[in-house]
Parts: sequence; C-alpha cells; structure tokens
Amino acid sequence: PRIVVLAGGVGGSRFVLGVRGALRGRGIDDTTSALTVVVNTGDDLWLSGVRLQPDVDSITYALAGVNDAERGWGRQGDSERVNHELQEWGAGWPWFTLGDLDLGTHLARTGWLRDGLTPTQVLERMSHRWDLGARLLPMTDAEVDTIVVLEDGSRLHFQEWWTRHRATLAPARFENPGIDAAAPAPGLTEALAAADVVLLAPSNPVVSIGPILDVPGIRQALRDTAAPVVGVSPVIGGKVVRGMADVCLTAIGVETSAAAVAGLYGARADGGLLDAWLIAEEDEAAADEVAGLGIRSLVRPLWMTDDARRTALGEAALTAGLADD
Ligand code: GDP
Ligand code: FO1
Ligand code: CA
Repeated sequence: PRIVVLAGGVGGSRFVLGVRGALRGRGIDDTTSALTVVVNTGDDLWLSGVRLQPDVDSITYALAGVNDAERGWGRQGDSERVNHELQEWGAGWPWFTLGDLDLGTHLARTGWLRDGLTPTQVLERMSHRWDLGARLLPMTDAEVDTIVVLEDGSRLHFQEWWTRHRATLAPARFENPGIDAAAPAPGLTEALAAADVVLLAPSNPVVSIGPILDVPGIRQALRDTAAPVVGVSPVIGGKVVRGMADVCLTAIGVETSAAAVAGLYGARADGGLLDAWLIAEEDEAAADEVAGLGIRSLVRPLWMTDDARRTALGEAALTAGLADD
C-alpha cells in the first residue's frame, strides 16, 4: 500500500515509527516505497547563520534511532561545547541549545541550501545517511514562519514563545507569514493523489498539522484524494500528552478534547478532511459526538510509550484506512 502521513515533531515521529513498524509487521520490507511523510516546516528558523528544522530533524533522528527520546528533540548523547562557545559570544539565543552533533546537521543542511539545493533536495540527500524506511518531504520549499501574536499586539517567534516562555504568555493568534505564497513541495500533491490511505499523525493541530494544511493546494489535495483520510487524536483523556497544544487550541477557540479536534479537522462528507478518527479508550464517551459530526470514530489505545504500542497504533490506523479494500 501507499501511505502518506502528515506529521509534526514529537507526536509525529512516534507515530511514524509506529506506521513503519506496522508495515514491517505486514511483511513489507521496502517501507521507503510505501511510506511518505509530509513534515511540518512552519517552526523552522535561522539562528546563528544556520537553518534549523525542528520537526524534520525530530522525525529523521527518530527513524534513524539516534534521537533523544526523553527530551523529544535533538540527538541522543549530544554535547554542548559549541553551544557554550556561542553563548560566550552572545550569539544565538541563551535559552535555546544547539547540540554539537545537531549543529553538524544544521551546517550540512545550510551548506547545501547555499549551494542552491531546495529544501526538498536537501532532505532527500539527508535521508541517505541512515536507512530511515520512509520518504520524507517538507510541506513546502518556501520559508514559512510561525509567529505568536499576544493580546497586547506584541509578536514573537514560536520558538521564543515556547522554548523561552514555555507557552505561559497567552496567545491571541498564530500567524504563518509566507504561507500564502508557498507551494506544496514537489511530489507532494502527487503522493496524496496516489495514496491508498492518508494519516494525520497525533501532532499539534494548530502549529504542526495546521501549517501543512494551510499551504495553498494541500487541503484541496486531501479533499480530492480517493484515499481515506484517517486521523489520530493528540488529546488523551481531555489532555495533551506533552507540549503546548492545549494552549494553542484555546487560542483558536477550540476545546482540548478528542471530539473538538475532530471537529476542527471536520468531516470529509461535510467539507472537512476526516473519514475516520481514532480516539483513546479514555475518551470513549466522545465516540458518539465524533460520529455525530459524520466521522467514523474508533476507540483504540493511543499511548505511544514503547515500540509495541506505537506499532499497534500504526496498525490500527492502517486498518482503519485500508479496511474496505
Ligand atoms: P512537536 O512538533 O514537537 O510539537 O510535535 P507534534 O506536533 O508532532 O506533536 C505534539 C503532540 O503530540 C502533542 O499535542 C501531544 O499530545 C501528542 N503526543 C505525544 N505523544 C503522544 C502519544 O503517545 N499519543 C498521542 N495520542 N499523542 C501524543
Ligand atoms: N526545545 C527546547 O525546549 N529547548 C531547546 O533548547 C531546544 C533546542 C532545539 C534545537 C534544535 C531543534 O531542532 C529543536 C530544539 N528544541 C528545543 C525543540 C523545538 O524547539 C520544539 O520543541 C519544537 O519545535 C516544538 O514544535
Ligand atoms: Ca514542531
């Protein structure tokens, strides 16, 4: 089967590991041909002269097995010698750590970008170092930012709002400058059109999946594909597992509940995106509400705390999409 997953960083990488595991479990060895991951690049940024792609790197490192799973970003066992030196220079951000190994990635990427490669080509090249078992595509080759606008009108980069202030400043709204002029990465809409199933990872609906959907053409390609679109709730028992998705949802007027996030994506039959929505056992009571939206709701274990659970969730999502084959 041909699977396309839309994904952000932490929730995205855990889920993609699960889908890859499920494909292997189905006896598919060449998962790279079967699995395309469209990665959010909305929180990418330039810092100290290098291009950072937090979600792209989270997924790459996780698939390669070199990620720091506890922190949720960066490389396992990384050191901070260069970061210390940058701090001494007063370069970069004092609240933002660039690990030594991680910086190797940023330098390689920035060099290739300066050589004239597109972000899609750079990611393709970066995918050769390890056997990732998936094809990674950035959502777009354009540079798109995520800006948090506060009630008093002040604007800060998403990374500053989250990493420095830990989402304690109430956002009035999120903006993605550059997105209206962005185009889907080459091959992206084709992958969606050719897919047998499209999966929305349990990623942040506002600042991970949201920017992907807002790249002009992607939402329509999702509406147009013949493939079922299956989403997985990032909310379990009315709470986000980790991160700041609850603050983001509140800012756009959406309740932090499995049903409300389903409502945000909308039913395909009703001009939205979802054919099916996986909710946690803890949210079983919301199943009827989701069904009432016109979305098939499936109650499954949604915790991705180890390999077996991730793979079981990946399999549940595949089954939901491929069931009526
Ligand atoms: P980010 O880019 O690093 O913020 O990561 P994502 O946007 O991909 O994912 C963040 C979301 O992942 C959060 O809203 C979490 O609730 C969700 N998440 C993390 N771990 C799990 C898990 O084990 N199960 C589910 N269902 N969601 C999870
Ligand atoms: N998150 C932090 O909380 N603190 C950091 O110092 C930090 C550094 C960092 C460096 C590179 C990178 O790719 C990601 C990094 N992150 C850091 C994670 C990242 O900023 C966010 O968790 C995600 O972008 C949230 O979507
Ligand atoms: Ca992210």
